[in-house]
Amino acid sequence: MTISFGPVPRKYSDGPAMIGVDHFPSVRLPVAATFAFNAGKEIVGKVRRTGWTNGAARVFNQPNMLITTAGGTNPTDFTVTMIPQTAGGDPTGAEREVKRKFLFAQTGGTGFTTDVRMPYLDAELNTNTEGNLVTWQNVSSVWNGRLTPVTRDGASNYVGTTGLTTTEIANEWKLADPKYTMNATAMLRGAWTAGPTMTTLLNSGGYIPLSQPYNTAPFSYAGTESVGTIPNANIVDWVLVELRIPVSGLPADATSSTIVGRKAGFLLNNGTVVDLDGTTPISFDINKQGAGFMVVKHRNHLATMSNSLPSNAIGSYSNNFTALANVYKNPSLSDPVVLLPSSASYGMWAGDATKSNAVNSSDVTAIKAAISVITPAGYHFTDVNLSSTINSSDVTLAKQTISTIGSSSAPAKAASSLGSSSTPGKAASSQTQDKKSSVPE
Ligand SMILES: [Ca+2]
Ligand SMILES: [Ca+2]
Repeated sequence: MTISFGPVPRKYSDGPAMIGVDHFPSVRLPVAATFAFNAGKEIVGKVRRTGWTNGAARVFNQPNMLITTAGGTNPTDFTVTMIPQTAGGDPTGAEREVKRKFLFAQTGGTGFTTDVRMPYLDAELNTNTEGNLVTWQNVSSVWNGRLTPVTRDGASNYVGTTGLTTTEIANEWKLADPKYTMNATAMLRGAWTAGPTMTTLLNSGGYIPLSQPYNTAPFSYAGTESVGTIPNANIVDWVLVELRIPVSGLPADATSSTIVGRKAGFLLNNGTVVDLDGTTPISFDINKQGAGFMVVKHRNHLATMSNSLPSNAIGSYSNNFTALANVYKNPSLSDPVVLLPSSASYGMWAGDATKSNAVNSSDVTAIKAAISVITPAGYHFTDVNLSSTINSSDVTLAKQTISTIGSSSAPAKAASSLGSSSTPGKAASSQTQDKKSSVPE
């Protein structure tokens, strides 16, 4: 038997099947039925294949809707529900996605794995870049990207993945581009003197390394970001950008275990964080979709985190960390950023020479120790004002961080001498101690 959908049919006859559209009676085909699809035609809704065995890939709604099972005990039949955009196919939620919905079900079988290839139309891509597409599964209302393994073909319009467990294949599936743009603006107190831009002395001196410097503890980021030459004269230094998506959605739960993607890039002297080309906003793959918290880290400043940033269908998150209101503050810690001198903008606290996520007397000790040995100009963690040399200015800066009240640029002693200040003396003095990052560890 042959069902033909057009004048140039493609045929297969690898087993019995039952086809049908949601809400319409299925069509049962006899064993060894032969289907045929003409180019561009596909079956909307459910296609069920009976007499299922492990082994060869089998076609469902169209030639690139393929399922293969292996291992365990194979199911006795397999059903694919595929709804394209023209039939209202819209994956659950309002995240970035190809507008095509996939559901899978089977009868029987245990412990087998499934390889799947899912087709799409160019008209369903929306803002997704075709060459980046990966498969995603909806787990407890959160979309999880399966960045690997992935196979894709932009000419034949399909994306595939392999080795899905029976639990995974039972989820709702879709296709989406995992590469998100992070529009971030941040300032470093140490690289700021009077503004309006930060110093680029490390860059002009040729001291910025060509490979990202966050590959050691406590950052322990194994990324291979590197450049042949520093691509922009306005680059201040490397920074590390993360996106965190905690299950609870609460900032206090946005610990490092909730990182869904991260990358090292460059900070320009105007505060813009850019990618390795030195000009475009940094972007990287994320493996979960949802409301997120953006984190910017610098190797000798206190890391800073955004407030909750809404999930979106356009594939970008934005945060201006130079505004106090845009930075998450742990209520039990001091302000997360500091007012920059001669400016209304805020910057990341300077002085964490020991990379301890806090600025305290240990940092002052470390900087003084570095001064005491002859150290050539270069790229040093103890150079907290990014001047390339280590001297009393670095000590002063670390001490300022410790002595500053809250986020004010005024030192503690001056503020407490005001007496009638609206800031209670006790609260003020409690903030003149060590500074600690508000970013959950
Ligand atoms: Ca420290
Ligand atoms: Ca210095």
